[in-house]
Amino acid sequence: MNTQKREVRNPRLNRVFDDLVDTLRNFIRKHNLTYEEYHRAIAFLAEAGEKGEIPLLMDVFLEVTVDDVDHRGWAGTETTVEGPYYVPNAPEMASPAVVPHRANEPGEPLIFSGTIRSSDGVPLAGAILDFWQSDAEGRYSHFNIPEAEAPFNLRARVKADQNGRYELQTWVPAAYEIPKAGPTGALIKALGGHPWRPAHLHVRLTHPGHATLTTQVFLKDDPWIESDVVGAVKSSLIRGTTRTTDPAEIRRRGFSGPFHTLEYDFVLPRQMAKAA
Ligand code: MBD
Ligand code: FE
Repeated sequence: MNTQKREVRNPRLNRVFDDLVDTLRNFIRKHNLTYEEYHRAIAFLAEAGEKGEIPLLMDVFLEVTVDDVDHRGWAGTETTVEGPYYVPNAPEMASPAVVPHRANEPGEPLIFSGTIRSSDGVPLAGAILDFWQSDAEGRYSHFNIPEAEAPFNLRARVKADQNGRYELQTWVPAAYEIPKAGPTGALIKALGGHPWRPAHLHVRLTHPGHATLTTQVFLKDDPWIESDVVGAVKSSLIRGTTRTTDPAEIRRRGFSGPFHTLEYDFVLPRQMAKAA
């Protein structure tokens, strides 16, 4: 037991951290942890730190619960986790936008569109949809694709029009596999689980006077839709795409092959002004 006399500066910190230590000590007793296991845990965390995987590790195993707890009573589109691959300050673009991409961007084009509204039903003109996704080979720019090779690839901050409509052209993402090379992937494998997240689009929506909505849209026919390693899928966030193969339609849109469309409308909770 710690018998120090403390000068408490932040009661919340003391309450939460003391309980964390208590919880972990009880956990050590409950499972009769050995020194070997204790040292192995330290080595694992050190490796996760060295390889930059602490955010990934935390988000894979714990973030869904923070999302749950911190959004109790939420009055907008269902939220889900942000994950470890958000990059701030993506290029700003007006709707309709074509997101930054490579000349030979793999996969089929996807037009993602919808309306952004307030919880009272009013369309939110000028709302910002901060968008990111992995590419058609399951790689995120700045993480799995070197930043210099394709800066902000498939990332953008798209501004909705006067009617709260947004439209962006991107490319259909693939399912995402937690990197096998690192300690997080090794742990998932050791547990006997699979390392896959179903294909998804990430969004973070903002508008003055409204709470920020962080969520994901999941692609319906993905084989991992019911077994996301992160456990972040909610049925209201699943949408199928419509695939168009009609040559006239393809030509009209300026594509060279089949393309997909997907519509999703978002609702941001109006925020009460805080009493002074
Ligand atoms: C991802 O792509 C992701 O979105 C989350 C939440 C965790 C790991 C990888
Ligand atoms: Fe993701």
